[in-house]
Parts: sequence; structure tokens; C-alpha cells
Amino acid sequence: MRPLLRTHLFARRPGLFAAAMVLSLGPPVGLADRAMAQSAGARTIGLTMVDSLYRPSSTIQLRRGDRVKFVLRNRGKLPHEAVIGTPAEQMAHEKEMVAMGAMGANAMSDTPEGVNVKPGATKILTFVFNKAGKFEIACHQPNHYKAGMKVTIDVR
Ligand SMILES: [Cu+2]
Repeated sequence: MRPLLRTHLFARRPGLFAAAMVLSLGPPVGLADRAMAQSAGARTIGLTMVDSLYRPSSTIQLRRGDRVKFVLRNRGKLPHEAVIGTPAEQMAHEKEMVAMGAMGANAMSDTPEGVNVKPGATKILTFVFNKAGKFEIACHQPNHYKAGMKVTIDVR
């Protein structure tokens, strides 16, 4: 399923590539150092996931190039996702998830653009918004997107 999910997702995190370069060229770097390098200069935005929306749900305003560390806390009783993409990419992902759900599988793997968070768990998703435009962070568990489980991200 992973390659399928990848096809419409638009960006890789340059931070990960940079960390890999440091690892291959320099002295050994610990996991903690890598995590720090990735989140250096990041703006932290906390989102709480409940059944079935994000709090707060107000539009997030960003500047192009902003690196954002999303802290995603699932306080609901259901698993929730946080997937970053344009509204068109969200619609495509929604269709894929509905198709996967029909096959009896509705949990996606974590990618640089999205994570699946179990009830009671917290996950971090760090993302660089290097394009201007409208994006969303959204959940594609069955019916959640339709119910409005998304936050608009406006990048200028
Ligand atoms: Cu959800």
C-alpha cells in the first residue's frame, strides 16, 4: 500500500535528507541529535484529536519555508490520522482510504506527510511548507474527513 499512498504526496522532507548526509559524511550522530537537527527552527503547533475533529480547528497561517513541528495528541477513543496535503491530494487520499476500507484495511503506514495516532498516543510530525498555497492537515479514518476532521493551512 505504501507506494500507492506515495504517488500523490508532493514533498519529501529536506531535513531527513540532510540528516542522512551528515550521517554518511561525518562522525556518528545520535538519534537525539538527529531529532534536534530536524526540529531546529521549527515552530511548534499542538493539535488535539478527538472523535472526530481537531482542536483547535481554526486556519493556520504560515510563511513559505516555515518548518512546523505538529504535536498530535489523540484524546479520542478512535484512531486518527494527520495527513498533510492540498485539498485535491486530500480528496485523492480519501478515495484511496475508502477503497482500502472496502478491502478491510483502513490503517495507513506513517510517512513524512502523515501519521496514524492511536487513542491515548501522541506523535510528532515535522514538515517544511516550501510551497505557497492552501493545504490541509486531515484525517481519513472512515467518515472523519466528511465529518470535518481537517484544519486548513494557508501558506503565503
Ligand atoms: Cu479521525
